[in-house]
Amino acid sequence: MAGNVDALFIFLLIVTGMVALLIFVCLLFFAARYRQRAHVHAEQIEGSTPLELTWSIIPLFVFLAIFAWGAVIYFKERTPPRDAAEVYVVAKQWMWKLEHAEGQREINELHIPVGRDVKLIMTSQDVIHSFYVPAFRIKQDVLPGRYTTAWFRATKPGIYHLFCAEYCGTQHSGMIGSIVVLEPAQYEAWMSGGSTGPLSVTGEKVFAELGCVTCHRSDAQGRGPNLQGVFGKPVLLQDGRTLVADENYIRESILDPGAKIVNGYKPVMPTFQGLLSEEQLNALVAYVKSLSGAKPGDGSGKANADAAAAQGSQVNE
Ligand code: HEC
Ligand SMILES: [Cu+2]
Repeated sequence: MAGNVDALFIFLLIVTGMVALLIFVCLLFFAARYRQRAHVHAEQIEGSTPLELTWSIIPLFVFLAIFAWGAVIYFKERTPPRDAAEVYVVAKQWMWKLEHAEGQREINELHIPVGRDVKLIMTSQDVIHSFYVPAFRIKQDVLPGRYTTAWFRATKPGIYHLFCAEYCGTQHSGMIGSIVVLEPAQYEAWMSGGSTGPLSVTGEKVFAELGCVTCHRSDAQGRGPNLQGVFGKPVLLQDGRTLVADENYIRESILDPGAKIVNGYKPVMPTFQGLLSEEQLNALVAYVKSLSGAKPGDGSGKANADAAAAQGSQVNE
């Protein structure tokens, strides 16, 4: 995205620079040409319609072009590609906790391969933070109580600064880290290091431990809906509304089940507010997502999940 953002920024700089230059040149020219000594009596001018139309209509099109250009970049930057690798980010005073879909956990460091689309699914454990990587031209507020997302594709290996860009308390300035962009081979090597198993498998365990399975069964016998294939699909609610099940919907369904009742079901699901850490919530969300077909790179999907579960990997926290 950096090239696109820079091109627009440089364009704005040139346009505004040229206007500023024009104003100063005219100012000096008129000040000299129409100085009082040469023109003792001022001549009144009542205005010129063609002139006013010109300086209204030309800037209008220039501004509209800037708007369209900016909007195109904005939508690109706001729309993660469907097959992006997913990383869950939990911000807290004063650090970044990152967890790959494959289960690798990091603090203040994110290792990713060059050339891969990466989607960040972010939330905060306390106050508002902001995930800012200047080199990638991305900055996104990270809020408690909900998910926000951002994405990027690193094009050059290297180490890039990560900052918190929202004042979040006394050690805000120390809430920094780095994005480590590796060649694919190096990344594979890094990835093979210690993992607690895919995030979706951790999620499956939390799902069982908290008794979600008793109501959400894979047959039609449970008191709650079968969660197979729910993610990313439209859900019909009791009040007649339809919405698409995204990360925030799954999150809300767990923390505040009464907020949106699925059509045909009774509001019997208890709230899990205060019973789950942000990491456990992320794992649950990753698990529910994995029930709707695996995505490349997240190592999820039923077969994978079963295999990893059979290895008996540990539940986190
Ligand atoms: C007492 C039974 C019960 C338990 C336990 C339960 N749920 Fe539910 N859940 C329901 C019911 C009933 C609904 C549908 C009504 C509603 O939307 O609240 C539902 C809805 C949902 C939805 C929205 C599903 C959709 O089709 O849109 C999700 C996601 C969900 N539950 C996840 C969980 C998770 C995760 C847990 C464990 C932390 C859990 N539930 C525990 C009964 C339960
Ligand atoms: Cu912060």
